[in-house]
Amino acid sequence: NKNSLGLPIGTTLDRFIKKKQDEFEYATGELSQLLRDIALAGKIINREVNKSGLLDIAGAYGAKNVQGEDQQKLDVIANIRFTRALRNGGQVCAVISEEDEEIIHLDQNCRYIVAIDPLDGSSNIDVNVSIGTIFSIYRRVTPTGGPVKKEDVLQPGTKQVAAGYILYGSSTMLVYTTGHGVHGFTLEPSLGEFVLSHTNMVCPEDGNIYSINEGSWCQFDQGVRDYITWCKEEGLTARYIGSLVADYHRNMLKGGIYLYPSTEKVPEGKLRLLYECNALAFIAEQAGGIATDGKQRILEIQPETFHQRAPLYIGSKKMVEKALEFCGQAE
Ligand code: AHM
Ligand code: MG
Repeated sequence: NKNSLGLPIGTTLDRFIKKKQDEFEYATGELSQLLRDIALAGKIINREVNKSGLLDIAGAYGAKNVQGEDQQKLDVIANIRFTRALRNGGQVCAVISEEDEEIIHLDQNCRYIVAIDPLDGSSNIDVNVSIGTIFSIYRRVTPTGGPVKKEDVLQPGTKQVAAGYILYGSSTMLVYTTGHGVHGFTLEPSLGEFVLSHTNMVCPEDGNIYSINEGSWCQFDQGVRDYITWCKEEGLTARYIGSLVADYHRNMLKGGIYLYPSTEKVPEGKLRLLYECNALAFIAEQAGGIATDGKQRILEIQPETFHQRAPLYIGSKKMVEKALEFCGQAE
């Protein structure tokens, strides 16, 4: 059961990365090492997530993050674990994280910048529902050896060299792209290894799932309401977990659209461009789907601030195009 990559299902992530490096898909061994470091951090966080119901680490931490939202203990733990793994791995000059106000400076001799949402779907942490980690990797634009600057971090999504997510679901999966297709690895818990389970993942061109928090109906623009009404008239299926990674992953596999539009409460949408939207947009496009803010490609938005938000319409090509007919402000 070899696949189009010439690698058998069950190949470990480490071997897969090694093979890709030999094929020069990853310019240097540094990116390979960085991907392995992220996978290791993912395994560590997976361990914490799995035991969170047992230990007194779930529940509100009592602090709020920089966006003023309640921070869960496990968010804090994941942030610390991730940053530590990237520091120890030694390939990263700076990390920006949804959980930190400022840039975290690491080794300025390194070339890579990582943007992470260490544990997304925080409202689902305490209740044993799927959550995820989202990451984007960029190459710095200023020379190595000097301090990392704002322009190194504020790059549009088109500049990502790799991006992915880890889904802590009924099984744990790591899905990533380096711009040569999307590949998925499932964690084999007894081995502690991510093994290749999904090669060249493709999002169906059309689908019948729509995912939106309809509780915000009264705050939606008329276009969004009209589109949702259309989905109902067409008899589509509503699915909404409230964990972006899980909602996105399901829709990519089955065919669907995820929407987080602007609302009265969150005029720019809720999701963060750098930590959430860009990584998923890169993956979506690599899988044949679309990601837009209603006006333009997510990947082409030039970020102005670290924590900026963007409306998000992402998923199967035809479904996103249909949604844009109702609620897009494009030409
Ligand atoms: P978080 O970063 O605080 O976890 O928020 C992001 C999450 C996404 O995972 C999810 O899609 C969305 O917020 C759900 O928001 P809402 O509860 O408004 O539907
Ligand atoms: Mg988040």
